[in-house]
Amino acid sequence: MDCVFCRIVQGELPAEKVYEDEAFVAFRDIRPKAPVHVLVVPKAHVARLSDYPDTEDGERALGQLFRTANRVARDVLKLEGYRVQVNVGEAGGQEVFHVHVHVLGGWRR
Ligand code: DGP
Repeated sequence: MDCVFCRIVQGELPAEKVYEDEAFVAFRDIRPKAPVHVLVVPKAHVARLSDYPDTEDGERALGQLFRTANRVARDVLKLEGYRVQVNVGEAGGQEVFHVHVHVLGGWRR
């Protein structure tokens, strides 16, 4: 397995996890770009956001991903406000090809 986030999901690589359920894991970014910077990652490997199909299943998966990002930001990290970012493809600045939502915040507590 050469996907770094799959290895974190499997527990093969260490990460500072802040949340986990049956379908998602959230852990702190190794190179934080905000006082709080967490990545919300589906356990199932999907390379990029644009790979989700235009089907009900794709719509459901996208909804669950952003619902989980909201839950992590609001209920786990207790952020008053936050920024979510998804880099899509190399031209969009994506470095790790396993879908993840960046949750950034903590500038104001
Ligand atoms: P992106 O450019 O959207 O693909 O962002 C990838 C992010 O993943 C980047 O901010 C750094 C972070 N990252 C890369 N490798 C690791 C790792 O092994 N552990 C953790 N916690 N974060 C990582």
